[in-house]
This record gives sequence, structure tokens and C-alpha cells, in this order.
Amino acid sequence: MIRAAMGLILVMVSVAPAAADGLGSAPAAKSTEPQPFGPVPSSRQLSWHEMEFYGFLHFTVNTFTDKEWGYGDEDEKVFIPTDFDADQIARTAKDAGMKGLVLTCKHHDGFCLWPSKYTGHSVKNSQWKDGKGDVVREISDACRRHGLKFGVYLSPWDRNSKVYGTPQYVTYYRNQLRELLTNYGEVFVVWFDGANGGDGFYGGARETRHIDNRTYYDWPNTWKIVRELMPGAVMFSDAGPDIRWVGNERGIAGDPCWATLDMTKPGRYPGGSSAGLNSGERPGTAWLPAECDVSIRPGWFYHPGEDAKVKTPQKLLDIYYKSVGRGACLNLNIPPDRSGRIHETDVKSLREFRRILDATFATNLASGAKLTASNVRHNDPKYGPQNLLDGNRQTYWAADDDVHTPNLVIDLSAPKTFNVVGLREYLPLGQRIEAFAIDVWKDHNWQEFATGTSIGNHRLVRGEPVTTDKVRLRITRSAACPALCELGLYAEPVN
Ligand code: FUL
Ligand code: CA
Repeated sequence: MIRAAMGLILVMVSVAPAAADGLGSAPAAKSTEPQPFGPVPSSRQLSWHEMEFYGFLHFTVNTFTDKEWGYGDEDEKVFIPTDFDADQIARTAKDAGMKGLVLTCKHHDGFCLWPSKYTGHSVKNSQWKDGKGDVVREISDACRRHGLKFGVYLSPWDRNSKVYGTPQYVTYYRNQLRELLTNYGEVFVVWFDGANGGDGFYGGARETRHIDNRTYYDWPNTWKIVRELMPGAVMFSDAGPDIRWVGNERGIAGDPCWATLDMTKPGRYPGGSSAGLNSGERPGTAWLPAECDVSIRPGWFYHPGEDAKVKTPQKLLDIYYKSVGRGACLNLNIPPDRSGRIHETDVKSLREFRRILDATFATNLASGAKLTASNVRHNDPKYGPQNLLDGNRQTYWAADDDVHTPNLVIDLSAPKTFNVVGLREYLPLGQRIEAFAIDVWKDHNWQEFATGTSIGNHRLVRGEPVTTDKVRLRITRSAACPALCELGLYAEPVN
């Protein structure tokens, strides 16, 4: 592999046209990295981008009462999974290609899946495992056993708590957050839900309580706790601070989907405005990439009546291409059933979805191709196009500062059939490319296969199968010289 890549550097340098700076093909003595454009990701955001696909586990009293939003008056005794199996859950996620799992440790009903010190409304007062069980412990341990990262969802809205709506509740909420971030090992995401529906049990008051989403939770001081206890974790809410909601629960990112957002606009707080979240905003004031959350079933919690409505592998693939393939991460909900396992129908659908993805991405049909770029930064092989095929996101092809619309020809040497093109930008330099086109060589002409806008972490262009021995990538608009780190041509299996 390494030797082949070195060969490509030589080929590329010898066939690359003379650089505009008149240096010919001799590498410049001092080539400098491009300057970043706009907001750039933090290291915790970069680690999150690498995950691309993880799962959500919605599980609580609702699983047993057939509800989506528990009122908060549920008897703890209703929580009684008959065959809880954290390994089956984690294995299902792992086999589906997920890189982590986010558990609803407490949903809006206030029931805690761990024996919190701060309330009796938890597993400790259920009969499951004689009140000695701890779902958070079992899931987080199983995640580690199966090589998955673990994330926590802790609903700010709590329809059980008597003190909800008072300052005391904010202290209660923070205490619970501390429990989750100190007792269960490494956490990769803290998921802050913006939903605040109003009415609830509230310790027996059974009334409607309104809070001001902007001020009530004093978010900046809650976020500090996360930074202090779990510095590597990203925080999710409608508007960050690290990752944003994509603005719908269908799992579909906008096209374009920019990784940046304008945080000076009104409504940028958890539970605030969803304007701009689907497509992001450019150039924006912060790197705030989108997470697409969607359930494999119509509801977030398991309902026996939805067993026949599990999303098909084809539907999941469509979601994958419109989330991960638009630079977002996909958080796919797979709700455990009343036994405490992922239902067989969901498992089957996930398996077939994974089989198709694996068959698609097992072979990069561009590997070994001869790449010829219209421009290479300072004519330096360090920035040559061979970097696009080394499977390493740290190496990239970049153009000179004044070259914003370079082309790249991919000579496959023999006809290949593909229908998916994958592109990745080198994220530490920001999101630079604004439009591109892909052409295929057919009947002695370049014919346009697809055009696109944002790339970011990953852009997957999915079209009809095409057979050709030469492909051309044209960067047609870019805010700064492009910096692309990976490129792939793939074929979805026919069956
Ligand atoms: C929403 C909640 O109200 C739903 O119940 C679910 O948890 C979803 C992921 O977020 O805001
Ligand atoms: Ca690379």
C-alpha cells in the first residue's frame, strides 16, 4: 500500500501542469499549510465526527405503559423487563455498525434507570432485580465490552419532580448529571432535550408548569459541570454548545448541510428556535455540526402495536445517505422491548442494512487509480492528490491559496461500475468547498454524473450505476483553496 502511494506521488508530480507561480514541478522549499477558513472544530467535535453512526436507546416506564411521554405518576413497579439483556442490545448495535449508544437515563416522566441518591422514583423501587438493578451500569458496561462508546440522555423536563419549576430543581438536575458523569466511566455525549410540555404530576400537584427555556436551567453553569467532569464529551441540544439538532425527527439533514451556525441569531438555546438548524448557516460564527435523530419505529419507545412498522433496510439506507452522507452524524433509535432486548424484527432490518453498507464500502474502486490534479499546493507532494486514497483523514490534497476551483482526474485504467461517490474535507481547516461536480468519461466526452454543495465530514453522492474508466471531480465554488482528505467510488450490491 505504502509503496503504491509513493509511486503515485511521482506520477502526479511529473504529469501535473506547471504551477502558476512559475516554480515548475520542483517542490517549493517552504510550503505552508493553508489558513483555516471560518469556524473550525474542537478536538472533541472531531472525535464525534469520526463516529458518524450511533444508536439511541429509549427505555423507561413508557415501554410498559405503551406511552411516548409518561405523565410522571407511574408506579415504579411497572418497570419490569422480563429478560433484560444488555449484551444483546450492545451486540445488536455493534453488528449494525454503530459506534456508540445513548441511553435515556431519565426521560420526561422522571423515572431514573439508575438508583439515584436524589429520588425514590427509580429502578431501586421497582421489582426488577429486587430493586438492585441498574440499567445505566449494565448498558455502559456492555458498551465497553463490545467496543462501543456510551452516552447519556438526561431530560431537563421532569414531570415527576415536586420541585420542577423552582431553583431547587436545577440543583437536583445537576446532582443527577454529576452522578451519571462520575459513576459510569467515559461518556461521549450528553444529550440535552429541548422538550418542555408543561403539564405533569409534579409530586401530586397535577398541574401545568411553564419555565423560560432561555433562563430557567442556567445552561452555562450546567455545561461547566460537563466540561469539568467529562472534558472529551460533546453536548447536544437544539443549538449546541457542541452539536446541534437537525431540526426534524426524520433523520434527514438539509442539502446543503453546513457544519456551522450563526450563534448571534435569536433563539440559539436548548429548546429555542429550529430556524437554520436543518441546513446550518454559512460562514456562521461557530462549528456546530448536525446530529440526525430518528427512530427505527414510528415512536421513540417500544410499542407492541408498531412491530409491523419497523423501518425497512432500504428506508434505513435512504436515511443513512441523507444524514451521514450529508456530513451529519446519525443517531438511530432502537428501543428495547418489554423483555429488555431489541426486538427480532428490528435486529433483522439492521442486519440487512449493515450487509448492504458493508458490501458497498468494502472496496474503494478508485484505489490504485492514477490521480492528476490541475493544481497542487506549492507543487509539494505533501499536498498531492494521492492523499485522497490513503485511507487517512490527516493527509489531504490542497491547492494554492489563489486556486479555488481546481479539477482532479481519476484514471481507473479499466472500466469500473459505481453508483456512489464519497468525499471528505480536511475538517481542521474548516468547511471550505461550496459546490462541486462529478463527471464521467463516456463516448469520448465528459458527462456530468452529479453536482453537490456542502461536503464537510462526509458527502455521499448516490446515483444510478455508471460504467467508465475515467472520473473527474470539479470544485466549482470554494471560499478558500480546497482541502480534501478522502475520495471513494463505490458500488451498491445489486441484491
Ligand atoms: C424529543 C422527546 O420529546 C422525545 O420523547 C424523544 O426523546 C426525542 C429524542 O426528543 O424532544
Ligand atoms: Ca487522506
